[in-house]
Amino acid sequence: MDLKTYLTTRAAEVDAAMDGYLPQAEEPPATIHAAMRYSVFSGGKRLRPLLCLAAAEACGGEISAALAPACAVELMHTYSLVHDDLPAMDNDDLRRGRPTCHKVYGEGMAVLCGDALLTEAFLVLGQTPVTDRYQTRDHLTELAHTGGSRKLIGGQVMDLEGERQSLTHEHLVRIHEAKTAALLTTSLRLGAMTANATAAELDALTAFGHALGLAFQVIDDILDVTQSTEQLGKTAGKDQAVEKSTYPAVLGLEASRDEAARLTAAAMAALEPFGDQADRLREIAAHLLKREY
Ligand code: GRG
Repeated sequence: MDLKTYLTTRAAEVDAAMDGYLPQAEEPPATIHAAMRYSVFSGGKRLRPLLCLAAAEACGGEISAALAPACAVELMHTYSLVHDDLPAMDNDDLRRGRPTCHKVYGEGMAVLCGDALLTEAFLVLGQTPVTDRYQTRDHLTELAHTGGSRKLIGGQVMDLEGERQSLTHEHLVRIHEAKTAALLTTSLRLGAMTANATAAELDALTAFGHALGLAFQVIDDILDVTQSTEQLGKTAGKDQAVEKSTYPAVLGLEASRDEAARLTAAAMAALEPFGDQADRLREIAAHLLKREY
């Protein structure tokens, strides 16, 4: 299967599974369920689920076993976007080319929508098949740790507290390790767990996810400066407008491009122990990181 077919086929499988897990939009109280579905089915790239499924394959597992964690990480991701867009946080009107959840459903409903998606993530994760090495509590602990105050929430706190301050490169790395790299890494690890991965395989995927996540964020920061709102599907130049410390602001544009290339090479090197079994992960990483920047 070529990469394009793989990405669209797998994303459709994830969407079908999420459609089955989520309450129907008409189910009372209908507003919250409509808001959840509006936020989830809005044209995201499904990067985290795709990494989860490809990691399961790289470790010799089945796609079907990895579908529940693939959906769970996308639900957690969507919650973080809904809350991040709120006026009290990043205050964004546009996400994935459409009005943000609070613009359509109101702020109170968007807060509840994020809460419901986060809770749903754990409900869905609980459906993950167990293996010799990994039980339900291992899956839950993995995602809870990443969603908590040491990772996603902690990263968001550092981000909020860092607004209008000039941060160092090291500080920026700490924020994005917690915000972006942590959820990509957990997506890979959960997929690998469904394939009964060894500790060495999990370690290699952790190193891959860390470098991939940071590279992804460097490129995202570069694109915020170099692309239009239409190309991005969200408000371009937003980082500069709110005087946010970003890679281009801290390192400059050229050094940011070099950093993205260095991190991409580190991500690829981390996959070496898998041999050609990780070719799909390599293809996805290359595809993700070759966005025009
Ligand atoms: C807990 C509120 C809260 C936030 C946690 C993850 C996070 C911190 C905030 C989300 C917003 C954000 C800018 C995250 C950085 C990572 C990033 C570039 C997300 C966009 O991910 P894509 O490009 O989005 O995979 P799609 O729309 O394709 O799913």
